Amino acid sequence: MVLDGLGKSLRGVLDRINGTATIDENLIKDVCKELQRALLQADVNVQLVLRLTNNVRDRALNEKPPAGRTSKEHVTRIIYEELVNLLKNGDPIALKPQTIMLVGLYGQGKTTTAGKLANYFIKKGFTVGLIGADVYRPAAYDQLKQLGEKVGADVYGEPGQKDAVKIVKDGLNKLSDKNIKIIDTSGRHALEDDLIKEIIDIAAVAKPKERILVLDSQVGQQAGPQADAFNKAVDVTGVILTKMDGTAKGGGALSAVATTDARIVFLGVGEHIRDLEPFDADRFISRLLGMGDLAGLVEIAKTEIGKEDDMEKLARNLMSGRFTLTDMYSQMKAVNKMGTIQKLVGMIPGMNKMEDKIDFDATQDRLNTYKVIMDSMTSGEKDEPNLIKGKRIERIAAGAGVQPKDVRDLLKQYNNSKKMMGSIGKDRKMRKKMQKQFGNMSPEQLKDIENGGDTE
Ligand SMILES: Nc1nc2c(ncn2[C@@H]2O[C@H](COP(=O)(O)OP(=O)(O)OP(=O)(O)O)[C@@H](O)[C@H]2O)c(=O)[nH]1
Ligand SMILES: [Mg+2]
Repeated sequence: MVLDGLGKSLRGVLDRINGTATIDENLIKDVCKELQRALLQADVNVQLVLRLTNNVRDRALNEKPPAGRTSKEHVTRIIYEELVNLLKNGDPIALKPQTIMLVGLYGQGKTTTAGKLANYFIKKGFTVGLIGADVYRPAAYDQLKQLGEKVGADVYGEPGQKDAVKIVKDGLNKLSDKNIKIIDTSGRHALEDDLIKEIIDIAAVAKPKERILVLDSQVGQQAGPQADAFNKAVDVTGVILTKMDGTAKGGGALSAVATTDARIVFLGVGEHIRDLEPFDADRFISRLLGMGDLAGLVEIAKTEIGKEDDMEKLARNLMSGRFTLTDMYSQMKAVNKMGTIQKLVGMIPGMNKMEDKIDFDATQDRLNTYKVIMDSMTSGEKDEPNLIKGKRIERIAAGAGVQPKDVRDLLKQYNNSKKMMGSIGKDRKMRKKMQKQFGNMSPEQLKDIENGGDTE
């Protein structure tokens, strides 16, 4: 998970509040100290940390909990709100036809992010054209071309051409029928005059609605001044922080950019094309604190799971108390498409407590084996798993190239899942927890969930 270390220590702070008998001045003092330690370790600027903990202390000591909220819940809520305030700074990129230009220094992730953004918009139903206007890096066009092919976006480029403005002009003409045009530009070692001029010239031709600065979050707090400098020179409209997956300094980068006039629109969270998250301070903090991100989960489910997976049938079967191997198979397939198990677990409220107990790599391996085994079953067997005994087990094992024991393991797992599925429907506490979580959502998000994520 992104900012794993910070998340763990923040959740430790909340656990401490939860586990205490009474909330008094001493406890609040300790909590603020722990908050400071956690945030400083994540590279957040000292001034910002002090401001945040001062606010938490003042509010926790002086504000009365609103009716229906315990003082523990109240203090937790204050910490949540102040963390969100630390990062809140603007609206997401509009889901509308538009031209987007990416700028930034060498190796920050511009080209990769162009591919990720194309994928993001295509999954939302837009057509996308990519324009390769990087005239410095020798293989820049090939890199973009490969990314475009992967996600299904048209790519325009003129390998060998040294005039970036001409490429952009030609590209916009060639790709005029695309809803979204994304321009990848050259990097430099520093924000020098010629880079500024090039960006301004391209922007004058393309008139992009968004001029996005792509910034490697590994620079930590330095991301703030960098965003400021780019903003002053070329008037950026937003920032994408990349490589949030590989650094402990992400907290510094995030909070530093949030204090500038440039808004953070996405986070790059891995090398894979789908590793791009729309940035939303509320949801980000909610996930970090282990309160989950059901809205995010619904969004992933909506964009990654195709109609062919027939999740509706799966849901119907679950509610009717029927759960077959076919259902387990579609469930696994859906999970695979949505990302790693680790990522999904982090989005389910309360599940982070399990995170230390699960060996994610082993789980993923086992799931892959299960999938191979199920592939060598007949659909009759998958619908009626009770049929699978003796000779059938041997046949299935041979077909999948595994031991009969592995098939029996799978059947055992199936029976466990079936039991669990049956109990979730009946579990009132679980249902209440979900409802409570939904209480934090906007009316649109709620409607989305009620409609099974089928709106838009
Ligand atoms: N782990 C991780 N790696 C990333 C992320 N974004 C980009 N990268 C990697 O960073 C490296 C540089 O990315 P590019 O997209 O080529 O960077 P660029 O800004 O286009 O570089 P230039 O064209 O040289 O200016 C590549 O190896 C990417 O795979 C991210 O979010 N997480
Ligand atoms: Mg590049």
